[in-house]
Amino acid sequence: MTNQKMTLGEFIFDNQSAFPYSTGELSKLINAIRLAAKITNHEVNKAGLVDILGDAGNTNVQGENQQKLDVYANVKFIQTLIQRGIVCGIASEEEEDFIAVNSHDGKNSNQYVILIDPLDGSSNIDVNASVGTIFSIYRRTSPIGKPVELKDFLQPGNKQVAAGYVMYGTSTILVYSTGRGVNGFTLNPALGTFYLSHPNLQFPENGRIYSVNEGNYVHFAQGVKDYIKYCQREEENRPYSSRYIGSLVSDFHRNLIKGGIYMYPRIGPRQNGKLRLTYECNPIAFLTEQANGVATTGYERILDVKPTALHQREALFCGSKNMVEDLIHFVRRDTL
Ligand code: P6P
Repeated sequence: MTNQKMTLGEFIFDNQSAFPYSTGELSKLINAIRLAAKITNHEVNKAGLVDILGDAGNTNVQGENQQKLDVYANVKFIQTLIQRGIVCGIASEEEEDFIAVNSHDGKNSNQYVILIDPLDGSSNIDVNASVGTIFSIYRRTSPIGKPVELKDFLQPGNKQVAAGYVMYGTSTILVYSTGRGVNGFTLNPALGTFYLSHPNLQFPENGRIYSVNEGNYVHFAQGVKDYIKYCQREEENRPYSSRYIGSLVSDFHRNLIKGGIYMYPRIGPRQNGKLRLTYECNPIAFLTEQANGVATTGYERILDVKPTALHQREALFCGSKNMVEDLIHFVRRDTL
């Protein structure tokens, strides 16, 4: 099947048919993500009931308070990926350095590396707002053996072979792409299986939602301020609605379904923005473009940025084509 619109009727869930565009190892890798997502989902859904809420009492490499579920999700995704012996290396927001994974044949011959944000938006956990896991997959470029950070983990986003997220919300949904469009699979918790619920997801070209933390308004570049004022003006098809959950996966998923733009600009002390390029901006940008949207730093395509560090930050503007192109117009007008 080419990139035709899939219908629910075409997929009775099973390990293979639900990932029609993944072959062999990649299929196994996405299945491993599916398993880790179910395990994490189980804990996220009962977080309010057991003493797993709140601060794990330490901070991660980003200097952010680690919530206990952050730690739990990180461990479960890493364990599952290692046990399946499919990747040669794993990078995580919660780990300072990447983890080299030996293949079952002991030659470290696996071909993929994965970068994950195991539980993004975790500050929302204690207030029962939705959170998510984000993942990005590359084919290694180094020869077999221990992976090499620069060659394998710091590839530009345009080299991704797959990317996606799991959103733990009112329902749990796995949204991913292997380069032939974007599909969403909703978990049936009673059966522990994911069903194709959102075939061929596409950003509406126009949207009516803008998502940004307006508390940072004073720190935004003038072009970003001008675009926000443009969104708020009483004119044809405006003002837009402002919607911001503070959870990238949740804000992105809503805008993907309804149309909209998500913005995390460079701000004052965070001249490179807040979001991490390799395991937040790049996978989200890959999905955006696969869903016919646009993802930019404001000045260049996110997927063309050459990473120089595992946890480097980058500005992110992504979503409906016409809205992001309007943003780019205001940003570039301001810098001319
Ligand atoms: P702020 C969560 O920490 C996160 O990385 C994204 O999920 C979210 O969009 C953003 O940061 C929220 O940041 O500064 O608005 O609280």
